[in-house]
Amino acid sequence: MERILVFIPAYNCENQIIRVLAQFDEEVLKYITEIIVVNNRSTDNTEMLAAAFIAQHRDMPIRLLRNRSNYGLGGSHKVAFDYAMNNGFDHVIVLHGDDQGSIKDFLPVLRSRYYKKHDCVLGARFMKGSKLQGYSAFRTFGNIVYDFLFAFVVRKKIYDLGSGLNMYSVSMLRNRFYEKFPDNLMFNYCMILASDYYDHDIRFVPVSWREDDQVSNVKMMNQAFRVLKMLKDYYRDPGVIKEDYRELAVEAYEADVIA
Ligand SMILES: Nc1nc2c(ncn2[C@@H]2O[C@H](COP(=O)(O)OP(=O)(O)O)[C@@H](O)[C@H]2O)c(=O)[nH]1
Ligand SMILES: [Mg+2]
Repeated sequence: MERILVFIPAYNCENQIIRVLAQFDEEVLKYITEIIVVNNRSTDNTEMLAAAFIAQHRDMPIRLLRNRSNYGLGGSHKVAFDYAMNNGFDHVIVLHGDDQGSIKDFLPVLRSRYYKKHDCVLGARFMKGSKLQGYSAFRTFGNIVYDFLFAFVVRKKIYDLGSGLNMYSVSMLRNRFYEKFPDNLMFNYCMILASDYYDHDIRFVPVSWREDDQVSNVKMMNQAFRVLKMLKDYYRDPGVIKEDYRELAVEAYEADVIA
Protein backbone atom coordinates (compact mmCIF):
# COMPACT_ATOMS: atom_id res chain seq x y z
CA MET A 1 0.00 0.00 0.00
CA GLU A 2 1.22 3.51 -0.80
CA ARG A 3 1.54 6.03 1.97
CA ILE A 4 -0.65 9.05 1.35
CA LEU A 5 -0.26 12.27 3.31
CA VAL A 6 -2.93 14.95 3.49
CA PHE A 7 -1.58 18.44 4.03
CA ILE A 8 -3.99 21.10 5.28
CA PRO A 9 -2.56 24.62 5.08
CA ALA A 10 -4.25 26.77 7.69
CA TYR A 11 -4.06 30.47 8.25
CA ASN A 12 -6.78 32.20 10.22
CA CYS A 13 -9.53 29.74 9.51
CA GLU A 14 -10.97 29.29 12.98
CA ASN A 15 -14.49 29.14 11.58
CA GLN A 16 -13.73 26.40 9.10
CA ILE A 17 -10.89 24.19 10.34
CA ILE A 18 -13.14 21.85 12.34
CA ARG A 19 -15.45 21.41 9.35
CA VAL A 20 -12.44 20.50 7.22
CA LEU A 21 -11.17 17.93 9.72
CA ALA A 22 -14.67 16.49 10.05
CA GLN A 23 -14.62 15.70 6.32
CA PHE A 24 -12.32 12.80 7.11
CA ASP A 25 -14.78 10.05 7.84
CA GLU A 26 -14.09 6.34 7.80
CA GLU A 27 -14.53 6.04 4.06
CA VAL A 28 -11.92 8.71 3.32
CA LEU A 29 -9.52 7.53 6.03
CA LYS A 30 -9.30 4.14 4.38
CA TYR A 31 -7.00 5.74 1.82
CA ILE A 32 -5.10 8.18 4.03
CA THR A 33 -2.03 7.37 6.08
CA GLU A 34 -1.71 10.69 7.91
CA ILE A 35 -3.10 14.22 7.99
CA ILE A 36 -1.01 17.24 8.90
CA VAL A 37 -2.50 20.63 9.67
CA VAL A 38 0.20 23.21 9.02
CA ASN A 39 -0.63 26.29 11.02
CA ASN A 40 1.04 29.20 9.31
CA ARG A 41 1.19 31.39 12.42
CA SER A 42 -2.53 32.12 12.54
CA THR A 43 -3.48 35.07 14.68
CA ASP A 44 -6.88 33.64 15.57
CA ASN A 45 -7.94 30.42 17.32
CA THR A 46 -7.19 28.07 14.42
CA GLU A 47 -4.40 26.30 16.27
CA MET A 48 -6.28 25.87 19.53
CA LEU A 49 -9.31 24.44 17.72
CA ALA A 50 -7.22 22.04 15.65
CA ALA A 51 -5.43 20.85 18.80
CA ALA A 52 -8.76 20.33 20.57
CA PHE A 53 -10.09 18.32 17.62
CA ILE A 54 -7.01 16.10 17.71
CA ALA A 55 -7.39 15.56 21.45
CA GLN A 56 -11.00 14.53 20.94
CA HIS A 57 -10.20 12.20 18.04
CA ARG A 58 -7.28 10.15 19.27
CA ASP A 59 -8.14 7.42 16.80
CA MET A 60 -7.51 9.71 13.83
CA PRO A 61 -3.96 9.99 12.44
CA ILE A 62 -3.70 13.79 12.60
CA ARG A 63 -0.73 15.93 13.58
CA LEU A 64 -0.52 19.65 14.06
CA LEU A 65 2.52 21.56 12.86
CA ARG A 66 3.38 25.18 13.49
CA ASN A 67 5.60 27.05 11.07
CA ARG A 68 8.59 28.77 12.69
CA SER A 69 7.45 31.95 11.00
CA ASN A 70 4.73 32.97 8.55
CA TYR A 71 5.94 31.39 5.32
CA GLY A 72 2.83 32.09 3.27
CA LEU A 73 0.83 29.47 1.41
CA GLY A 74 3.73 28.60 -0.91
CA GLY A 75 6.13 28.33 2.01
CA SER A 76 3.68 26.06 3.80
CA HIS A 77 3.75 23.78 0.75
CA LYS A 78 7.52 23.65 1.07
CA VAL A 79 7.19 22.61 4.73
CA ALA A 80 4.68 19.91 3.85
CA PHE A 81 6.61 18.59 0.86
CA ASP A 82 9.71 18.23 3.05
CA TYR A 83 7.64 16.45 5.66
CA ALA A 84 6.35 14.05 3.02
CA MET A 85 9.85 13.30 1.73
CA ASN A 86 11.38 12.90 5.18
CA ASN A 87 8.64 10.62 6.43
CA GLY A 88 8.44 8.16 3.59
CA PHE A 89 5.21 9.23 1.92
CA ASP A 90 4.48 8.42 -1.71
CA HIS A 91 1.83 11.04 -2.40
CA VAL A 92 0.67 14.33 -0.89
CA ILE A 93 -2.85 15.67 -1.10
CA VAL A 94 -3.26 19.39 -0.45
CA LEU A 95 -6.63 20.48 0.94
CA HIS A 96 -7.06 24.11 1.98
CA GLY A 97 -8.03 24.68 5.59
CA ASP A 98 -10.81 27.14 4.88
CA ASP A 99 -13.37 24.54 3.83
CA GLN A 100 -13.94 25.69 0.28
CA GLY A 101 -13.27 22.30 -1.21
CA SER A 102 -14.22 18.76 -0.31
CA ILE A 103 -11.87 15.80 0.03
CA LYS A 104 -14.75 13.59 -1.12
CA ASP A 105 -14.29 14.98 -4.61
CA PHE A 106 -11.07 12.96 -4.70
CA LEU A 107 -12.64 9.68 -3.67
CA PRO A 108 -12.91 8.50 -7.29
CA VAL A 109 -9.23 9.37 -7.76
CA LEU A 110 -8.30 7.43 -4.62
CA ARG A 111 -10.50 4.44 -5.37
CA SER A 112 -9.29 4.03 -8.93
CA ARG A 113 -5.69 4.84 -7.98
CA TYR A 114 -5.67 7.31 -10.85
CA TYR A 115 -2.90 9.23 -9.03
CA LYS A 116 -0.46 6.36 -9.52
CA LYS A 117 -0.32 6.92 -13.25
CA HIS A 118 0.40 10.67 -13.11
CA ASP A 119 2.71 13.13 -11.38
CA CYS A 120 -0.06 15.52 -10.35
CA VAL A 121 -3.81 15.25 -10.14
CA LEU A 122 -5.14 18.77 -9.85
CA GLY A 123 -8.62 19.71 -8.72
CA ALA A 124 -10.26 21.92 -11.34
CA ARG A 125 -12.97 24.45 -10.64
CA PHE A 126 -13.51 25.44 -14.24
CA MET A 127 -14.07 22.20 -16.08
CA LYS A 128 -17.06 20.19 -17.26
CA GLY A 129 -18.39 18.58 -14.10
CA SER A 130 -17.03 21.22 -11.69
CA LYS A 131 -19.47 22.82 -9.25
CA LEU A 132 -19.11 26.41 -8.14
CA GLN A 133 -21.05 27.92 -5.30
CA GLY A 134 -21.01 31.59 -4.33
CA TYR A 135 -18.50 32.52 -7.03
CA SER A 136 -19.25 35.71 -8.93
CA ALA A 137 -19.55 35.55 -12.72
CA PHE A 138 -16.74 38.08 -12.93
CA ARG A 139 -14.37 35.96 -10.91
CA THR A 140 -15.25 32.84 -12.84
CA PHE A 141 -14.73 34.65 -16.13
CA GLY A 142 -11.39 36.05 -14.98
CA ASN A 143 -10.20 32.61 -13.98
CA ILE A 144 -11.21 31.09 -17.30
CA VAL A 145 -9.37 33.83 -19.21
CA TYR A 146 -6.24 33.15 -17.18
CA ASP A 147 -6.57 29.42 -17.74
CA PHE A 148 -6.59 30.14 -21.48
CA LEU A 149 -3.55 32.41 -21.29
CA PHE A 150 -1.59 29.76 -19.42
CA ALA A 151 -2.83 27.08 -21.79
CA PHE A 152 -1.49 29.12 -24.71
CA VAL A 153 1.96 29.34 -23.13
CA VAL A 154 2.27 25.75 -21.95
CA ARG A 155 0.42 24.37 -25.01
CA LYS A 156 -1.82 22.17 -22.92
CA LYS A 157 -5.39 22.54 -21.67
CA ILE A 158 -5.47 24.14 -18.22
CA TYR A 159 -8.65 24.01 -16.16
CA ASP A 160 -7.39 25.67 -13.01
CA LEU A 161 -4.24 27.51 -12.01
CA GLY A 162 -4.51 26.58 -8.41
CA SER A 163 -7.50 25.19 -6.63
CA GLY A 164 -7.23 24.12 -3.04
CA LEU A 165 -7.41 20.40 -3.71
CA ASN A 166 -4.45 18.79 -5.44
CA MET A 167 -2.41 15.61 -5.30
CA TYR A 168 1.30 15.31 -6.04
CA SER A 169 3.55 12.31 -6.26
CA VAL A 170 6.49 12.64 -3.91
CA SER A 171 8.91 11.22 -6.49
CA MET A 172 8.24 14.27 -8.66
CA LEU A 173 8.97 16.62 -5.75
CA ARG A 174 12.19 14.97 -4.70
CA ASN A 175 14.60 17.28 -6.57
CA ARG A 176 12.86 20.27 -4.95
CA PHE A 177 12.50 22.19 -8.20
CA TYR A 178 9.95 24.41 -6.41
CA GLU A 179 12.33 25.66 -3.72
CA LYS A 180 12.54 29.25 -4.96
CA PHE A 181 8.94 29.50 -6.12
CA PRO A 182 6.82 32.28 -4.60
CA ASP A 183 5.95 31.81 -0.95
CA ASN A 184 2.59 33.46 -1.43
CA LEU A 185 -0.54 32.35 -3.24
CA MET A 186 1.28 32.47 -6.59
CA PHE A 187 3.08 29.24 -5.76
CA ASN A 188 0.53 27.18 -7.65
CA TYR A 189 0.79 29.27 -10.82
CA CYS A 190 4.49 28.57 -10.83
CA MET A 191 3.82 24.86 -10.40
CA ILE A 192 1.80 24.94 -13.63
CA LEU A 193 4.69 26.55 -15.48
CA ALA A 194 7.05 24.03 -13.92
CA SER A 195 4.92 21.18 -15.23
CA ASP A 196 5.68 22.49 -18.70
CA TYR A 197 9.37 23.11 -18.10
CA TYR A 198 10.08 19.82 -16.36
CA ASP A 199 7.52 17.87 -18.35
CA HIS A 200 5.45 16.69 -15.40
CA ASP A 201 2.43 14.63 -16.27
CA ILE A 202 -0.47 16.66 -14.87
CA ARG A 203 -4.15 15.76 -15.02
CA PHE A 204 -7.20 17.74 -14.01
CA VAL A 205 -10.29 16.39 -12.35
CA PRO A 206 -13.44 18.45 -11.76
CA VAL A 207 -14.12 19.45 -8.15
CA SER A 208 -16.67 21.50 -6.26
CA TRP A 209 -15.72 24.79 -4.67
CA ARG A 210 -17.75 27.03 -2.41
CA GLU A 211 -17.41 30.44 -0.91
CA ASP A 212 -19.70 31.08 2.04
CA ASP A 213 -18.01 32.32 5.22
CA GLN A 214 -14.44 32.35 3.94
CA VAL A 215 -12.43 35.52 3.70
CA SER A 216 -10.19 35.52 0.69
CA ASN A 217 -6.85 37.12 1.31
CA VAL A 218 -6.11 37.46 -2.36
CA LYS A 219 -5.67 41.03 -3.48
CA MET A 220 -7.24 40.19 -6.77
CA MET A 221 -6.17 43.01 -9.08
CA ASN A 222 -2.66 43.24 -7.72
CA GLN A 223 -2.18 39.51 -8.09
CA ALA A 224 -3.75 39.46 -11.56
CA PHE A 225 -1.05 41.76 -12.88
CA ARG A 226 1.80 39.96 -11.19
CA VAL A 227 0.62 36.65 -12.57
CA LEU A 228 0.49 38.10 -16.05
CA LYS A 229 4.05 39.30 -15.73
CA MET A 230 5.18 35.91 -14.48
CA LEU A 231 3.55 34.29 -17.49
CA LYS A 232 5.03 36.78 -19.95
CA ASP A 233 8.53 36.32 -18.53
CA TYR A 234 8.23 32.57 -18.82
CA TYR A 235 6.91 32.84 -22.38
CA ARG A 236 9.97 34.87 -23.40
CA ASP A 237 12.45 32.62 -21.67
CA PRO A 238 11.31 29.47 -19.87
CA GLY A 239 14.67 29.40 -18.09
CA VAL A 240 13.38 32.04 -15.66
CA ILE A 241 11.66 29.22 -13.83
CA LYS A 242 15.01 28.57 -12.14
CA GLU A 243 15.24 32.08 -10.74
CA ASP A 244 14.25 33.16 -7.26
CA TYR A 245 10.60 34.25 -7.24
CA ARG A 246 10.49 35.07 -3.56
CA GLU A 247 10.32 38.45 -1.88
CA LEU A 248 12.40 37.11 0.96
CA ALA A 249 15.01 34.38 0.64
CA VAL A 250 14.05 32.09 3.49
CA GLU A 251 16.90 29.72 4.31
CA ALA A 252 14.89 26.85 5.63
CA TYR A 253 11.18 26.25 5.88
CA GLU A 254 10.79 24.71 9.30
CA ALA A 255 7.91 23.73 11.48
CA ASP A 256 7.47 22.15 14.88
CA VAL A 257 5.12 19.29 15.57
CA ILE A 258 2.98 20.53 18.44
CA ALA A 259 0.24 17.92 18.66
N1 LIG B 1 -3.81 34.08 2.48
C1 LIG B 1 -3.04 33.19 3.10
N2 LIG B 1 -3.47 31.94 3.15
C2 LIG B 1 -2.69 31.02 3.76
C3 LIG B 1 -1.45 31.37 4.34
N3 LIG B 1 -0.90 30.27 4.87
C4 LIG B 1 -1.76 29.27 4.65
N4 LIG B 1 -2.87 29.71 4.00
C5 LIG B 1 -4.02 28.90 3.59
O1 LIG B 1 -4.10 28.92 2.18
C6 LIG B 1 -5.42 28.72 1.75
C7 LIG B 1 -5.80 29.69 0.65
O2 LIG B 1 -5.86 31.01 1.10
P1 LIG B 1 -7.08 31.96 0.76
O3 LIG B 1 -6.74 33.29 1.33
O4 LIG B 1 -8.34 31.31 1.19
O5 LIG B 1 -7.03 32.06 -0.85
P2 LIG B 1 -8.18 31.78 -1.93
O6 LIG B 1 -9.05 30.70 -1.44
O7 LIG B 1 -7.41 31.40 -3.17
O8 LIG B 1 -8.92 33.06 -2.10
C8 LIG B 1 -6.30 28.79 2.99
O9 LIG B 1 -6.60 27.46 3.39
C9 LIG B 1 -5.39 29.42 4.01
O10 LIG B 1 -5.71 28.99 5.32
C10 LIG B 1 -1.01 32.72 4.28
O11 LIG B 1 0.05 33.10 4.76
N5 LIG B 1 -1.84 33.60 3.65
MG1 LIG C 1 -9.74 30.18 0.37
